Formats: sequence, C-alpha cells, structure tokens
Amino acid sequence: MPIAGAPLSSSPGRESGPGAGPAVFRCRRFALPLGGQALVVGVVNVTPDSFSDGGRYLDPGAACDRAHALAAEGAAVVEVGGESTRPGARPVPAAEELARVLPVIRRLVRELAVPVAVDTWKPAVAEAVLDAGADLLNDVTALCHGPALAEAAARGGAGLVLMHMRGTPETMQAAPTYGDVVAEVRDALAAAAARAEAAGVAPDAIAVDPGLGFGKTARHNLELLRRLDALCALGRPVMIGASRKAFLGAVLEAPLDDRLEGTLAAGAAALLKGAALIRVHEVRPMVRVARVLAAIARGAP
Ligand code: HH2
Repeated sequence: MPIAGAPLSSSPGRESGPGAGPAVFRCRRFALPLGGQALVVGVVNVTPDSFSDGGRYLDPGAACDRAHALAAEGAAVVEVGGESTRPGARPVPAAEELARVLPVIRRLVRELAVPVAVDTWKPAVAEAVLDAGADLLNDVTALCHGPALAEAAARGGAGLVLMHMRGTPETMQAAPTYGDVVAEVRDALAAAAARAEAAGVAPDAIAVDPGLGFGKTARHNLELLRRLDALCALGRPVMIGASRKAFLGAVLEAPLDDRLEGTLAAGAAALLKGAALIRVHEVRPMVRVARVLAAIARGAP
C-alpha cells in the first residue's frame, strides 16, 4: 500500500536539494512525502449540484462512508467540498456551506488516518473548518478575496492549495482568452504563493494548481498539461484536477460517466511532467497508475 502521509514527528523536514522544492507538503497534523509516489486526492462533494457527484453524498453518513472508501483505496488526502464550482454555478452562503461540510469534517478528522482537506474560498468557512480540525484548505480563487483565508491557514498550520481561475464559476467559460496560457497561469500562481507566504503560510505548506476548466478552453487545458513542467519549475508541489472534466469529454466524445481512461491518461501525463498531487473522484485506478509510474521511475517493482 502507498504511504498516505507520515505523522509530523516522523517527517524528514529537509529540502531535497539545491533548487528543488520542499521534501514534504506540510498539512497540519501530517507531512506528506514528495518526490516519491504521487499523492492521490480523493474528492467527496457534499452538494446537490456538483458536476460529477452532486446529490450523491448530501447525507453526512453517506459522505463519510465515501470518504472512508476513498482512503481505503489509497487516497493520500480526502477532500470535502460544500459548494459546486462547475461552470455557471452560483455561490452558496457560508452558513449553508458550513451546514453541509461541518458534520462530515468533524467525523473524518477523528476517523481517517490521512489529511482532511476542504474545498472553499470563503474565509469564514475556512476558519470554521480549521476549528473543526481540517488539515488542508483548497482555495479555487488563489486568494482573490484577500489574505484572510491564508492568514487562517497560517494560524492553524494548515496546508493551502492555490488554484488558478479566470473570472468566477458563473462567468469563467465565456470565451476565455490568453496570450500564453502557461506563462500567465504560472505568473499568477507564483504571485498567489508569494501572497500566501506574506500572510504567514509556511513555504512547504503551499501547493499550486492550474485549475483545468476554470476559465480555460479545451485547448488551454491540453496546453497546460503538455507544458506542466513549466509550472513544476516554480518549485511548489503541483496539483492537477482533470477528473471527468469536459475537455476529456471533448477528446473522447464521451459523457461524464465514461471518462475514466481520459482521467487516468491526464493524471499520468501530469505525473510524468512532475505533478505531485492528482485530484480525482475514482481513487483506486489512479493510485494503481501512480504505483506503476513510481515503479518505472525507480526501476524496481
Ligand atoms: N476542480 C473542481 C473543484 N475544485 N480544486 C482544485 N484545486 N483543482 C481542481 O481542478 C478543482 C478543484 C471541480 O470538480 P468537482 O469538485 O468534482 O466539481 P464541483 O466544483 O461541481 O463540486
């Protein structure tokens, strides 16, 4: 079985070499090892309307069961989301988002042996889930709402994923344009990571994500994957979330429930370019792909 995350006390806590990124991704109670097998992040959306699993895990018991299943399949992180960010989605009030996620977070931080992440951009939600024990925040706006969320992460010693988005979920797919999408996303993520550090987040607690499908056409997404090494050169752990997204549907001419191979191919391509974290809805197949890639890299089973 893959190592899901070492407790903080056993972390190496060192840099892996000059110019290289950190050796671990620090997420409060955990220090996830980088540079070995990829870390697969399993997603559970506690929403009525998420594009892929909306409505399936609204009941806290069903969400926790799903989270346990993902951890048993080898997820290194389990992420809970209480607001859909699919194209066209409207924000839900913080109180509604908290009512969805808090009962799930409270249980999972006690029951799981891996970090519990929360997908939120709202500082009030971030504060509350950190109070409840969450280890990692995933901000799909990369601190576009000011430093409060990063300050909360810093106070709690939590990890922070900064994802690039052009516009908002309501507007982002209305003809997004870039000069050089890779350079613009890289520069925006570098600036966001600097803002997070200025707010007090430890350098080894920050990861970045180009935000596939968030204000990007299929061509932009494919270009970002093809040239992902340019983002990895930032020296931060890179997360990729291609799972079941529309650009895979465009390539495969396949509906939402028939995009597994596309998800795995995109994940494998990202790993070969240096990504550290792969965010998926189906954990087991992605973990198996990551295991084989890791074995090829070390030249031994
Ligand atoms: N994609 C989604 C949501 N959050 N976070 C990061 N860091 N990277 C991603 O690619 C990403 C993300 C969209 O997927 P999902 O959570 O399944 O859908 P929804 O936003 O509709 O709940």
